[in-house]
Amino acid sequence: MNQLIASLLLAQTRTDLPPVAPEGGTFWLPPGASTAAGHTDAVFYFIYWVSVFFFLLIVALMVYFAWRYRARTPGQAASGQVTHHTVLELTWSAIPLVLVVAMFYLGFRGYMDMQNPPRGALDVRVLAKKWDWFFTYPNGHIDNELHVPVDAPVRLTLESNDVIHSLFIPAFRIKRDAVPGRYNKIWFQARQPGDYLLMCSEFCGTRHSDMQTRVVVHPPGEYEKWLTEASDPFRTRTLAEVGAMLVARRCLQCHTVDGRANIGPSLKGIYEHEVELVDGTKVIADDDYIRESVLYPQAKIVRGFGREMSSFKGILKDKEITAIIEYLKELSNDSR
Ligand code: HEC
Ligand SMILES: [Cu+2]
Repeated sequence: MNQLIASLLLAQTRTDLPPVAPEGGTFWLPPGASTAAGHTDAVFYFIYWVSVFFFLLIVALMVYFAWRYRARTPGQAASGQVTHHTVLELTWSAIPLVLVVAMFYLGFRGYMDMQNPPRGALDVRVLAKKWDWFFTYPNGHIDNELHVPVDAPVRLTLESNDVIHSLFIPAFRIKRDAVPGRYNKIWFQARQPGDYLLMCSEFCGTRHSDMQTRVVVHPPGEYEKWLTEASDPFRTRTLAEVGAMLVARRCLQCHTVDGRANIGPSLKGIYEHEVELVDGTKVIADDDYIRESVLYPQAKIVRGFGREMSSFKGILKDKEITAIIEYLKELSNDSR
């Protein structure tokens, strides 16, 4: 049940995702928004229409022959046996050969383009981790969304922390696995500003289907603005607001802010309140206690809970921990 509440809470933070099938696409494909789309779609439709043509031709001939050469009287013997027809056999080998070589050529040319990013591409590192995406920008900022400028080549270097994931941006027609222990690369150039869906397309466990986020393609000049602002969330927000953001991103897998216990205790109403530990001692959850809980979670274990929390040392900066404390303070004020 707690798991369910946790996944509902997580799902709540994801309501602003762009739709899976945005308007303006075809029955098979969403609108193409990258430079790779024209080419990929051409190969797709070439193979598609060749398949449709031969499917109809073969089924029609099959039905026609079954009718044309049916037995007219019960037990009627076949009129003759054709074993061999050189011209026919050469034709039905040569035409498919030409077609599959064309498919190979078109596909391979596009594949090589996709493999080799142009010089000067913007580098973004991607870490896939159960069940979220972490994008590291050239200035070191880490975000859960992929933000890029329009009309500029972007190179993604993918790695995974746990199992195999796969980064898929349908509107850009790109997909590449994120594999533990190696780096994979893929690049794209977005043609249209807007929001696009990015998802994991390799089944990676219980919450695989939640492993989705947005690609935001910024109009000229806006990407730099976004990066400056996102790199310093404190510039435009109060400490408590930043704290709320951090808790939503890093802590709600295990904690809640509504008073209900999950894998860990609820964070609502703990600030400067008494907490009972496993050994029976009681402590007050003041600033130092919360800081210690975040950096050295094993130091004091709350009664009735396990040791699932791992340290955020090196992940959260001092200022961010202060922001979380401010937010927890606010949560306790609300409950009074
Ligand atoms: C993997 C699950 C998990 C994550 C993620 C996690 N915690 Fe915890 N947390 C726990 C568990 C379990 C406990 C109870 C056992 C203990 O005291 O270590 C706990 C205890 C705490 C306590 C003590 C609570 C009390 O009632 O005294 C605080 C404070 C806390 N966590 C803060 C955080 C913050 C802030 C984050 C995010 C930056 C976070 N935790 C992320 C599992 C987690
Ligand atoms: Cu995944």
